[in-house]
Amino acid sequence: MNNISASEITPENTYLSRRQFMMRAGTMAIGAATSVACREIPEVMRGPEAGSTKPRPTISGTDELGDTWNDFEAITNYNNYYEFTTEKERVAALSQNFRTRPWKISVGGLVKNPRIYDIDDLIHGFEQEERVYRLRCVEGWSMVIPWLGFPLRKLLAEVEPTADANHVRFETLYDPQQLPGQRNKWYEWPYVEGLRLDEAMHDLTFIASGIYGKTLLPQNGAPIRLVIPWKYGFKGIKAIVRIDLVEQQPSTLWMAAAPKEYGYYANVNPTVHHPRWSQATERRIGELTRRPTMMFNGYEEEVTYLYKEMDLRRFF
Ligand SMILES: Nc1nc2c(c(=O)[nH]1)N[C@H]1C(S)=C(S)[C@@H](COP(=O)(O)O)O[C@H]1N2
Ligand SMILES: [Mo]
Repeated sequence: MNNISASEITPENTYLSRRQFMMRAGTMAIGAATSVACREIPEVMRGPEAGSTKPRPTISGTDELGDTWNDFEAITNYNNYYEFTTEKERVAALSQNFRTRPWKISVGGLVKNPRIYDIDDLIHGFEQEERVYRLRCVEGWSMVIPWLGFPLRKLLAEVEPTADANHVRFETLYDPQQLPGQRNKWYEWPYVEGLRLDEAMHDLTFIASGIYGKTLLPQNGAPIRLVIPWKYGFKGIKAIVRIDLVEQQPSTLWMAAAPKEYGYYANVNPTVHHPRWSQATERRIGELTRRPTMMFNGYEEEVTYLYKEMDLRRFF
């Protein structure tokens, strides 16, 4: 049961291609020149009051900690998506023909109003917001990404979870024709993830359908994917077709593959290390030196209450 893939083990070896690195070096100079101007843009902040702005054509900006957004090129060319490949720099090319229409999403289980949404009705059924979040992968790299989408809580409110619903289970499309990685017998396909209902209802928990004001590309999880900024990136399941409210904590693809390495909670925590590597620091894509990892990925104020009295070492 020690099914560990190469790319989860070697965070640093799978580095950016030379071409991408050169491009990044070029944009860093521009970034420095425009950083003052960027501050004049009303920033997208954390929390329910400040957490949303109307989507707008975007050049770049900073997160609420002052860190520059990663450029579109990096966000769309350095991806984890095992249904296509475990090589991050090949996901973009291999996923370009992925069909995202027609697409339906069923939302059911322990709810009063189970529904099957057509993707376009779902995306346009809720006000589009932009949220700038840090994404921290358990492998030790991170990015700042301006997402477009809506908070999951709005969708859950529409279907109305019943009193016995405690968790939300998410499932990726199963289609080995299009997703050849699903023929890899090491994993239990389709990709499944889950959240406790109160985590799912938190305003930061987001369903994304875009990046930089543009429609999501296949490599980032088109047509819709989950984003939970205080958790490791693997919780952010891509290409969702099914959402179910359930009573028991669901099993997930990563928990089934390596239960000692990937817990259900997967909260970013610099003091709880992965069995094979430290989580104390991370490499922000585009930067040369590592930086300290923040508790709950810097969203401590917003989410600590969810885990009161919980042993975060046990529930990792
Ligand atoms: N269906 C599916 N979702 C997935 C993955 C995957 O392999 N398949 N990888 C996860 C991991 S490990 C990370 S770090 C993020 C990466 O998101 P990005 O490629 O948009 O940066 O997606 C997550 N969602
Ligand atoms: Mo990841």
